[in-house]
Amino acid sequence: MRKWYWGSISIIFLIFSACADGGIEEKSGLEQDMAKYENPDIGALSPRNGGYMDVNLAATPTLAVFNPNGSTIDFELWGDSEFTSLLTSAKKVGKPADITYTPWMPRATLEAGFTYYWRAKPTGGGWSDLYSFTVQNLCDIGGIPWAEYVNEFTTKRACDAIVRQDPNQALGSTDAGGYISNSKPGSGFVSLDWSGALTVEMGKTVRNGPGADIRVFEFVSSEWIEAFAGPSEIGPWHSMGVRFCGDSCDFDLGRTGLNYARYIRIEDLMSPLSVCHATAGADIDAIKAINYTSNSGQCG
Ligand SMILES: [Ca+2]
Ligand SMILES: [Ca+2]
Repeated sequence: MRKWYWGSISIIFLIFSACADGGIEEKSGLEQDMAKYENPDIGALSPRNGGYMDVNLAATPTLAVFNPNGSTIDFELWGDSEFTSLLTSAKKVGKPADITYTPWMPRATLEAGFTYYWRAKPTGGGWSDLYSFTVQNLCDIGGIPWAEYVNEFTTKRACDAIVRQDPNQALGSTDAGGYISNSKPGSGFVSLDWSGALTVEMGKTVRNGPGADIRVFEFVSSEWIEAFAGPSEIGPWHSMGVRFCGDSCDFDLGRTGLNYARYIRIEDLMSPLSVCHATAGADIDAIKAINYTSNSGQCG
């Protein structure tokens, strides 16, 4: 599996890992500089840096960092940004085999309205930046009724990799356009490619209202996709169903049993072994919240 965010950085990481494996105390100045480049690999996935944790998950919190290299990870969770209040920590947390990130369940009960700080590092490596998140009733958050942040984008094959691999093109309102050819690749959308997946955080938290609650806008052609909803950037994911999606297709949160969801995941359902061509995979222009929350009571 290929991780879009770090296509080149991962290569740098591998080189630096090979030349700096003596532990952090023994690193030269140059190696310490190099260690900075390790950190983008250990980025905050859930909660995203500056993001939210659902208050309904605060008694059993989970944090997760991207970990494409599969290192064991050390974690720290802090009550402040000056490193005076360490709440809990862990060392050598292993990565489950079937995912590209490492989750950690700190033994702490977090409080609504508080902002927490955390960081992570490959065991023996340098610390990441200090990340923050706020424990929040997700139904209180205002924003645009569209996807607002990319949380994760993965592709399995470079069938359509040249010009349509920017997942940010799926954010905000619809804007895809252009004629589709190799020389005129179109704009305003991202190709999931065969079996790719995109996870986004919505600006407004989606709620289960009458009928459909999410509309996915596609471009180029019709493709099979499955949409999921969840309470965090890493789920757990609840399927809203499968569609052969043309210009747009609708999904009903009610099908999941969830009353609300802030995180949406779209998966292309074609086999990664399908024949490659220039428009391979679902092409996502935008994701809209049709029904969304307006008061905290809706997240009960
Ligand atoms: Ca509904
Ligand atoms: Ca777009």
